[in-house]
Parts: sequence; structure tokens; C-alpha cells
Amino acid sequence: MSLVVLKLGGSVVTDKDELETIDKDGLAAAADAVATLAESGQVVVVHGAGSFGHPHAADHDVSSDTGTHDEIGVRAIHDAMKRLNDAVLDALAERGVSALPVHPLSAGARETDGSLSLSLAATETMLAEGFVPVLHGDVIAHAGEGATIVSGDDLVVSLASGLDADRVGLCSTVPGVLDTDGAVIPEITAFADAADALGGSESTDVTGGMAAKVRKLLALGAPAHVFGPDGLSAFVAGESPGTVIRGE
Ligand code: IP8
Repeated sequence: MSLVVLKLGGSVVTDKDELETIDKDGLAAAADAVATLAESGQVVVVHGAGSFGHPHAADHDVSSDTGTHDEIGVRAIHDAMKRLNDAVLDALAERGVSALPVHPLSAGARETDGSLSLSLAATETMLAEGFVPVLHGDVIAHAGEGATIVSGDDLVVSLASGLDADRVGLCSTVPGVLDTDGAVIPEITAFADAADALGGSESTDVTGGMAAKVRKLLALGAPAHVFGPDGLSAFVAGESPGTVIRGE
């Protein structure tokens, strides 16, 4: 059975300008897409933080490389993400999708060099039992730092490689990887294809992290599609909306 890992960006399922507010239309469209995917194969969903996790992370001065040992702050960020995760699970349940949460805070950790180690046991067993696991960007224990932020994108890379996914989808508010004229680059098979747009081959994080993201996605065995909300139904139909990133 084919396995799809789908990331729903925080800006797709939440209203980024209003604290802890769901974007109802965005979430409904995303949940419809997951329901369709789940009819024909296995799906793992990962969602971002949007107006749930990010404001709390900023309040407590926590980022992917600045950690905290303050458990109150860690819990504030994690609890906000659990509230968003509940809303995503509810939207899926309304569509008859048997979805269950997997909270990265309790399923993984970062090593001192920042690399992520995520246990796949819960996710794999849920899939085998017919559930749709739903993970999310989170706070996570980080050796030497206390706890730091793990983004949904990092989770997607770990899940797609660890579970040997067949396809990966990253749905955010950008319609794909954009070239310097703002046009969507249809296919990237090597970093050089997008180096100009991403700020050159030495760059790791210039366009909102897109360069680093493209590098990680090129290293996957599965094609990764980067698209906007308008591309969701095409992705579900097996088409290639936005940019496909396919390492060779
Ligand atoms: O929205 C960030 O996840 P992202 C997670 O996927 C938190 O970058 C808790 C801010």
C-alpha cells in the first residue's frame, strides 16, 4: 500500500494574525484532502504551528537553536500545539478518518548537534492498524539546550525517510519554490536548479529556510511536492502541483 506524508503548514490551518485561531476553511479543505488520501492508501499528517505554537515560543524565547529549561514555558508551547492538534483530529473525525495524535515531545529528542531522533514505533503501529497518525511541530528535549523547537518540516524529513514514504506533500501558503522572478520552478533535481533563487549554493537559510528545506528534500528517496492550498486537490489526485523536488 502506498504511503503519503503530508505536511499542512501552520498558515494553512490557522489564522496567523489571531492568537490560537483556526482557519476554518483552510482546515476543512485540508481535512477533505486527507480523507480522500486515506481512502486509497496510508497517510501520515504533520501540521505546523501557525498562531498556536509560534506566539508562545516567542513569549518564552525558544527557537530551534535557543533552548529553555523552564518547564512552564515548554508546557505552554506544547499545550498550545495539543489544542491545535485536537482541532485537526476533530476535523478528520468529522470526515470519518480514524486519526490519532503522536506528540513529538514524547516521541523524540535532538542530539547536541541538533539532529533529530524520532521514534517511529507509534506511527508505524498506528499505520499498520489502519489509523492516520497526526504529528505536529513541537518543543522537544535537546541535549545540552533543555528543550528547543522542532519544525513540522524536520519531522516530515525524518518520517519520509524512516517510513520509506512513496510521496511527500508540503502544503503552505507559497505556491512552490519560486525563482527570482517570482515564478514557480516546476522541478528541482539538484540544488543547482534553484541555487540562484535560493541565494547560491553556499546558502543554507535565506528564503525563509527554503534553501535548507530543498537540500533536505533532495536527499529523500521519494518525490516531494511543495505547493499552496490551491494545489491540494491536484496533489491528492496524484498530480504534481507547485514544485516537485526529486533527488537523483
Ligand atoms: O510551524 C513550529 O513548527 P512549524 C513548532 O512547522 C512550534 O515551523 C511549536 C513553534
